[in-house]
Amino acid sequence: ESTLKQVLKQKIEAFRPRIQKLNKEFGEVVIDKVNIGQAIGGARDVRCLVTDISYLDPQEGIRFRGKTIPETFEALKAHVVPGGEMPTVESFFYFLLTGEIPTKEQAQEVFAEFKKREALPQYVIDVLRAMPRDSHPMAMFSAGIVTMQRESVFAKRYGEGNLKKTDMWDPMYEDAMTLVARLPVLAAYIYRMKYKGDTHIASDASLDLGGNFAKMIGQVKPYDDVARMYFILHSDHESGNVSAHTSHLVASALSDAYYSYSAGINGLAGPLHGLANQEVLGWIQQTMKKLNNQVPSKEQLKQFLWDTLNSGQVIPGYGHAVLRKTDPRYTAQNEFAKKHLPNDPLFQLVNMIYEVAPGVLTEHGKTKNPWPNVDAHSGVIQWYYGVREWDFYTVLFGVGRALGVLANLVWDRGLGYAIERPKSVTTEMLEKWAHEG
Ligand code: NMX
Ligand code: MLT
Repeated sequence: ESTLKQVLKQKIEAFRPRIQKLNKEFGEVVIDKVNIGQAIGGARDVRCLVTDISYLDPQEGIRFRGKTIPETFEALKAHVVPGGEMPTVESFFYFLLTGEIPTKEQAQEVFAEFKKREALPQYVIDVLRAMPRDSHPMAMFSAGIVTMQRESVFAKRYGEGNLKKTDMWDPMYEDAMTLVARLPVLAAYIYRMKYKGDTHIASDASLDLGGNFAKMIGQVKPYDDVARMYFILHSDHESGNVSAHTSHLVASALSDAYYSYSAGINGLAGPLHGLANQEVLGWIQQTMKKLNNQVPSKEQLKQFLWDTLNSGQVIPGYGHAVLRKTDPRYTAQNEFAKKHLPNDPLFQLVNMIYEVAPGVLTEHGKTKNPWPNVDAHSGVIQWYYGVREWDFYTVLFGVGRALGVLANLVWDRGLGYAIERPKSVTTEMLEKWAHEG
């Protein structure tokens, strides 16, 4: 049994009484109330989910296991790949799962576990190849994941009929490890099949998850660090976002990780969620095209932003359901870009949009948050390094998001969270309550 699994077992068992005590002794304590606006408006701000893996403060942004993004990178400094700047995804996943910074040996063990599990089965390749080649890569990614459901250790153990509730995290962990290991290989296969003439690059047993992904899609340094950074930054955004929440909801029915994460990916594929990074690039390219690839002036940019809003579209990459300031994931990417691609015209345009869009959105007066989110920046760095097939960008998001979602699913089963089943009401009831005040 791996050290990670032993550490997790200890941690889960030590944590469980806290949840049991809260539920049993303090179950009636009120932590929120819900108004009509929230019932109609997507349950915004309703506090009814629990996770200890990350927390999103509206002003400050995300903290992973209590650490801001810079603090996370600092804490994982010992796991930076030689010659690079970013820590390994392996060390970060250990941290997300356990809340502890791994030793070199512990991170190495995760690396070895992933290597053992990463091979993409031929039947997945067969399914992908049977799909029309113009299928969206997110549809392929989701299909690839659900196709592997037949291998679920959780489903198998559950089916044997003697899996105790307190042991459910163990097979969920097994599935999570296999999925995290395979997703980069699946994503790279889709990428090369769709966009690189169906030529493929074998996985390299010596490379960490980020470095190996870079190699498999045909990229060289420093793109390996871009991959690591992307996967880490996109990993988790507390539990209420569409991809994490969907996965949690589906898994709450004791569906396994394959069913659950495939469902989460389908949510990530929506333009108001992960697909926004593809939309941002599309929007920028359209803008540049209108100007024969010249960088627009601020005045022209302002006009393009207004044209977008007036045609009823949203400005992709701006606004957020929780955040009320610039997303620190945007800032982290901006700092990387400042260092590695300061003179890139698209990067300069992204910076110019940052100067203009918040004012336009504020004047427009609808959005509660005129500042950029993670998606406003992601595409530009990819584009610079030659990953220009922007309908692939959300797949990159999906490889990263798995780290947080799957860590959460392991803990969900560890802590025995219930099947999720909120209550609905009718419009007539709302009208009655509205009338009564
Ligand atoms: N451009 C134009 N209008 C906007 C924008 C924007 N970027 N953001 C919000 N609004 C509008 C929104 O459509 C709504 O209009 P209406 O009343 O007509 O329905 C109004 O402002 C109030 O919305 P908010 O309460 O500020 O935002 P909400 O919490 O409902 O939605 C988003 C959050 C992220 C869905 C929204 O800001 C948006 O559509 N942004 C653009 C898409 C995007 O970047 N999504 C990526 C989010 C991050 N991620 O990776 O998932
Ligand atoms: C995310 O990373 O999931 C997005 O920023 C959306 C969200 O948090 O609602």
